[in-house]
Amino acid sequence: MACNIVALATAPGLSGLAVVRISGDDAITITDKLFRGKKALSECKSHTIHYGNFYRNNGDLLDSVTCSIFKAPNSYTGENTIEIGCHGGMIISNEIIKELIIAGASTPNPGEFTKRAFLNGKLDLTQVEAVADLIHSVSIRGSATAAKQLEGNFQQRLKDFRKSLLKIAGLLELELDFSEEDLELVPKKDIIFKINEAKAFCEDLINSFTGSNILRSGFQVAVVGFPNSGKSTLFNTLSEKNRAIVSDIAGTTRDYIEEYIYLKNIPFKLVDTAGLRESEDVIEIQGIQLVEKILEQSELVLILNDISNGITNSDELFEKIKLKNKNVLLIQNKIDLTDLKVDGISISAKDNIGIDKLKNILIENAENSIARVNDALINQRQKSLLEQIIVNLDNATESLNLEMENEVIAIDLRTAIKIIGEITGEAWNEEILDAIFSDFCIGK
Ligand SMILES: Nc1nc2c(ncn2[C@@H]2O[C@H](COP(=O)(O)OP(=O)(O)OP(=O)(O)O)[C@@H](O)[C@H]2O)c(=O)[nH]1
Ligand SMILES: [Mg+2]
Repeated sequence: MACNIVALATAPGLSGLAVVRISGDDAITITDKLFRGKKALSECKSHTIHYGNFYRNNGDLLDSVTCSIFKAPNSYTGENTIEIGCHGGMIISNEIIKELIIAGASTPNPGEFTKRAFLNGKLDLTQVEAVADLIHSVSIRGSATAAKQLEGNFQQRLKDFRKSLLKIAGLLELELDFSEEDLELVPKKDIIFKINEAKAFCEDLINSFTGSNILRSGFQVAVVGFPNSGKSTLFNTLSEKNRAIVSDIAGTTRDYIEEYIYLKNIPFKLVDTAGLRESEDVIEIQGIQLVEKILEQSELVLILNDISNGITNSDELFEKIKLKNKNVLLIQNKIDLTDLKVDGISISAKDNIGIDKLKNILIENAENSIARVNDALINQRQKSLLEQIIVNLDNATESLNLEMENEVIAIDLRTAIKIIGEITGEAWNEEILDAIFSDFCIGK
């Protein structure tokens, strides 16, 4: 029997209210030991809320609270659950938890409430992962997609997908039974067509991985250039904050500074970098190695050129960085200092000229990737499994083309079906669960 777990469900710190959640077979009876309302909670109906006092095990009054009752199986975890609404702050909720532990509850592992929900069949793994994405979401667009996934849209699509593969495997196996009669039940080309459809389904999802990551953690834009080109000024202008220090001393920014901005509800993670220096050997631009990782991680790199040093001053840097990241834009800055007409993008980071146009370029770039995201935020785990499914589907097609036995082809399809089960969690093991729940907090 699973033990009764208790933890703070809300964020710790100063707040009006806090919620302590206890879940397990004895959650209601344990709470009854310390709560005094009009009636004992064990005599109350599920999905009702009760006001009363919460006492310590020694009888001292701790707080006036509300208890919400959720009886198994109609709760988040699928177990008996009480949510105790108490006053916020650092002390009260902690003391309530301590007293409940003395009364028989224990501390959960990270994500244990959600893990129980999974084990009790309340959520599948795609929904569990949606819970994590919903909590960690940095944008409205991201949380809206995670909410759809939590509702079960992705789960349903995978169920349908599984059904379609089962059908193909079934047809192949059925034909096997009649093989002596040399009967072709379904034309080979129809099976290949269906397998290709299945493959397209997986590819679609895999293609939405980048967009999912952008919604999950932001479209990363790195601002790069020679010292004093105005990188920190642009960073401040775009983020509408004065976070990065701006000065006319070259080399002001030493470390990387990151800030989220939201354009059209899309999260952008701006990164201001230290200025790169030209060394004796012009080909070797010092500092590139330092920013290399940032260049690799960024979806877009803006190379800022100080136009007062010449319009072509950063051309070589631009070419060099293009080798590291394919999505690079050269931007002329400080156009307020010149009358030169520029073909490409030109701005004055200081005087807010051309910034709206630049913002639109950022939005366009991000939209391209996000447009692929449908009703799920695809993560690395799901992507790897989808790739494995494609390998098996390709094997099946190859075997079909080679006129192999139906048996062989069906085995590849059965393997693909098994992998779908790993995505949804029908086929789970402790290792998979540990990897997923290690990112959760104690109270979730
Ligand atoms: N006239 C003009 N000056 C600018 C503009 N953008 C930045 N500056 C000035 O250029 C100088 C350098 O600006 P920063 O933003 O600190 O440049 P940076 O690229 O971050 O410099 P490092 O961190 O040292 O690499 C400051 O004096 C800014 O006020 C602009 O659009 N027009
Ligand atoms: Mg700077």
